[in-house]
Amino acid sequence: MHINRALLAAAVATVANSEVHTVDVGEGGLKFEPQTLNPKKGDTVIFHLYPRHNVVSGSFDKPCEFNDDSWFSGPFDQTDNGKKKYVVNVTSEEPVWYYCAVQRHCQNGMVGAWNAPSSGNTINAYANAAQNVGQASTPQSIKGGELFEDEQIASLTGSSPSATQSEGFNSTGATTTASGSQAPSRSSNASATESGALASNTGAADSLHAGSVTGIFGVVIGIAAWFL
Ligand SMILES: [Cu+2]
Repeated sequence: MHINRALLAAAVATVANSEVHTVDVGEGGLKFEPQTLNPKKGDTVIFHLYPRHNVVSGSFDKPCEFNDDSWFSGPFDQTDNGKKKYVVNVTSEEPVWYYCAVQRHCQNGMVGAWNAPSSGNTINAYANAAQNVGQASTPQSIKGGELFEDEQIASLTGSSPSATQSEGFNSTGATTTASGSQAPSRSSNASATESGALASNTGAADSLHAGSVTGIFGVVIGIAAWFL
């Protein structure tokens, strides 16, 4: 099948209109920077872990505690000294609360949120409630997102559209598979955006590739139909 490369690039650019947000995890003490952000559905959040910190999502009502829907970066030890960043898809615009599960970091204010209300259940209310928690809980292993190096992130987020071809994803897949226990199981709550081509970047590499190709193919057909 011959697809005009320029056409393909245009298609990728059309699909990749979501935003990428970066959060530093413990770079300057017990905090997420920025502490809050307001991502849209389909956006991507990249957590850059600094030594010994991690990030776990939970509910507002139970600060410092994970639940069945939580995502977790895994321990800092598995990030190749911070080189690999934890990438999570934003699948809704409901508030999402998170904390660092190391020692008493959560109780001491290392909490953050997406789309936190400005009154009522605020980030400050969450942080205050966290102070009274006995012990933070930590999921067993990474879930809900994936660890990627900068190069892989660039190709996933479309900042380098030409890199979204299969070669890039195949090399990602090899790395992920080789790491064994780090290979994340596909999170059910990430599936909502999986049909969205490049939005599917928390998925397993193979599926990701398939999803991108399917999505791009659809757009290419659409564009081709328009021109031909
Ligand atoms: Cu921490």
